[in-house]
Amino acid sequence: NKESSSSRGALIVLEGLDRCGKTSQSGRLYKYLDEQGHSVESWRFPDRNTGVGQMISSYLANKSQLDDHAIHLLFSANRWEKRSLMEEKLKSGTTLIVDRYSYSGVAFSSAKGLDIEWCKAPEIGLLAPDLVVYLDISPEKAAERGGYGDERYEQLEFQKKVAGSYLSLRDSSWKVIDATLLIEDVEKKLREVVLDCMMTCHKGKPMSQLWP
Ligand code: FDM
Repeated sequence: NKESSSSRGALIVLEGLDRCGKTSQSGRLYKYLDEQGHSVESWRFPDRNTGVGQMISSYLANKSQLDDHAIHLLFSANRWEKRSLMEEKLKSGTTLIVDRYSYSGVAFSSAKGLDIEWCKAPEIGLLAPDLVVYLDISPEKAAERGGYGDERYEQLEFQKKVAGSYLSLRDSSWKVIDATLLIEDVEKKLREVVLDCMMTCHKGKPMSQLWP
């Protein structure tokens, strides 16, 4: 195609256990890309600002009880309600750094014992990330970092199960970064894989949908 189509943004997803450093790293990455002059936004799931997000937030704070399947579908709905905006942003050239996505959805719910295929089903048709970065830390090390709050899933025994679920979800396309390295070293490795991915998208890699 001779016509230069305007290039799209990349959908970058960060995954990992609680306290793996996802949120600090997405903040640092955002700042870096923004300063470099890229069009970039920092997103996170659950997005607690929507109506669905408020139900999720109340569940996580143990202020409401929900059936495991019901909360799973709410997490998924919370991604669906942002899907069209996500597509719009990517098409208009904005790169999105997303703190948790469908993999958290499947990992956390299947860690409760829900069937993994059942967990994956409502995610079908959401946009597939161009890059999934897994910030790797053992549940024990993560717990030592302290700062587990009072939220429902922030318990060592449960995080061990989540780690197991993540392991079965990972595929060879994921970039795994040792999250126990110095924060600056994690940041450096993250920048490398992200810039590489942005370049691929810029060159015209088509968007795709879950589960590829
Ligand atoms: N979580 C997050 C899920 O169980 N399913 C999901 O689909 C998502 C996106 O919610 F314990 C869990 C993971 C975590 C909790 O996430 C809140 P943050 O990143 O701490 O806000």
